[in-house]
Amino acid sequence: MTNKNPRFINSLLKKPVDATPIWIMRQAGRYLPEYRASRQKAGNFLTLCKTPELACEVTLQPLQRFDLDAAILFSDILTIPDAMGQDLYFKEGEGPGFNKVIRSKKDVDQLLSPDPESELKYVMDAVRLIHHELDNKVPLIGFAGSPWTLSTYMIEGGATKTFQQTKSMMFNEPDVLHLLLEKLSQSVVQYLIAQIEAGVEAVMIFDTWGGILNPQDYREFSLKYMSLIVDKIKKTATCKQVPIILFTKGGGHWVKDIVGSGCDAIGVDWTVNLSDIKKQVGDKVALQGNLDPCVLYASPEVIQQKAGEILEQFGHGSGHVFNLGHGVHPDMNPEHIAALVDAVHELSRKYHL
Ligand code: 1CP
Repeated sequence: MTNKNPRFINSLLKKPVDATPIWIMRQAGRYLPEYRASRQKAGNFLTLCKTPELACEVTLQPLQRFDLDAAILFSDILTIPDAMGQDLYFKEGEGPGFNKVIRSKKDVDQLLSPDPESELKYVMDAVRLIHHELDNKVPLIGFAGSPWTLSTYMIEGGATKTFQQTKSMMFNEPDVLHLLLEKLSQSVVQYLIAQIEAGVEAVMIFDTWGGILNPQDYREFSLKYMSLIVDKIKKTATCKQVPIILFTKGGGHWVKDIVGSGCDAIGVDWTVNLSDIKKQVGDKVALQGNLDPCVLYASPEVIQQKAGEILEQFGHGSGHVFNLGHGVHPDMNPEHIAALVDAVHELSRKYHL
């Protein structure tokens, strides 16, 4: 059945739309009181992710408040390392951690290859439930972390500022890191294909930490594996029509390289100008982004003005999905999100006449 709101998918495929679609990274999250209530009901974040009914509930919450053009599966990129045997936990106020970390070839060899319909069945059940509940009102986005970004958490054992362990492995034992990235790529491919078969209508690969690499290392340790994933998905009969978005935070200077992956759209953060990026990629891909999330701390009038500037940078025609350049922060005012969503729809119509 076709979707009742075709803006998001049509923009990704550069087909005509009536207005620029918008969704927001981390649109379901702690800035919403109803999310905090669901999380409290679950007891903790991981239980929220692992309980399909609750994951579905929080996925739909932002759509009940705002006129968003897409839903994103509520889950986390770290479900894969958890299913590979690292035993993920979230400590209140401390972010993610693993009981088992990856430091050697032996550790990599011991990682399991999860079957998405068994170890990650809770994610697929959530996708099926959300897809059913959405009733084609808006498309559902599935996602995974990029192998490089996942490897940083798996090797460090959680969040990091210096990337000490990961970069040490990259420089001292690149073969071990490549082995890990290959293993992760296979798991990500199977995971995304399973999400598509369960009902997601577009997929996004989050490469949050690709931007901390130099250009050569980015190509060798991050882009290469994302390209491999795109290629495998596009060669799968049930998936080849499904648009793929690659988002490397801090990767705006490498868009010409990213186009070569065969993805349908590139997400960019606010450190680049959308008009420059559009010139570089031509009509090869759609673009997603790129408002500085901190603009949401400003007044609704300023939010409107800054949204208008980004729409103007992209200019006329399809191929733009409006988003923030990274996720919404927990202390942001939901009413400011509403102002942004409405401004994007109203101000963008003139670019689609
Ligand atoms: O309630 C809470 O305290 C948990 C906060 C939270 C949330 C709301 C985490 C823990 N994950 C999520 C959901 C989440 N994570 C989504 C949901 C869909 C949405 O509404 O957008 C998505 C797409 C992610 C993906 C994710 N997890 C990324 C990539 C995107 C990004 O933000 O860069 C990363 C890096 C993670 C790891 C992670 N999970 C959670 C936290 C706090 C972190 C970051 C840890 C760090 O500081 O490095």
